Amino acid sequence: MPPQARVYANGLVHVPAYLDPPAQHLLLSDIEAALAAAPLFQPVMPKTGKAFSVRMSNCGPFGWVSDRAGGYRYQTLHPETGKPWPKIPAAALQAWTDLAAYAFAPEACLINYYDVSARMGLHQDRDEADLAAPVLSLSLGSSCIFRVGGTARGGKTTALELASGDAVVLAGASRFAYHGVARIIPGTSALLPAAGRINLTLRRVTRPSP
Ligand code: MD3
Ligand code: FE
Repeated sequence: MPPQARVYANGLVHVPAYLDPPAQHLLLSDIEAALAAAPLFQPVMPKTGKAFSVRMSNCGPFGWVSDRAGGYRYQTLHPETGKPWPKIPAAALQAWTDLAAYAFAPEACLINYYDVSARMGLHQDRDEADLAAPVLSLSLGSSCIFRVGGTARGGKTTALELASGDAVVLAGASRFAYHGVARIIPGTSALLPAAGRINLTLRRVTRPSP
């Protein structure tokens, strides 16, 4: 782990400034190329049909999608273009090697795009067949207030500010913690043209075959 890593009791590790500004620009240009091939789409919640305020796309063999008919799931094709997802950016794969401490490669890199008013409600991530693998998050652009609680709904949550270049590793109990993005903080980064935030989450989806 880099020396600036902050390790929390539940296994969550926050690495402030994991990517320096030049590395953030490089990763951003790879994401822009990926988004040109696999445009952002607006997922819809399965039960209510309500649209997410966060727009999404993916890289890697699998991508996370959600719509009213099919619910939350991973699939190999973009829901609108019908094409395979672009490859995971090199810097994201390098981050998995540096920080995830897991023997198998990531299979999904979800791209979340938050405009200033977007947020993500508290939820658990359990759509992956491999729940032993950690989840790795990389943030670019405006900072956000990230909230993380315990493994039961309705408990108390702790706020963490995630800035451009920060990495978060969710391993151990934190893998099943309720978490969400309370708000974006405008004026905290000049990386993106608008006061937006991009978050990449890298995950193993399938259980590695022995
Ligand atoms: C804690 N994304 O895509 S990343 C998500 O900033 C998601 O866009 C947020 O929650 C974002 O599902 C948070 C950090 C993160 C990712 C996965 C987790 C935190 C997590 C899984 C379990 C616990
Ligand atoms: Fe999540």
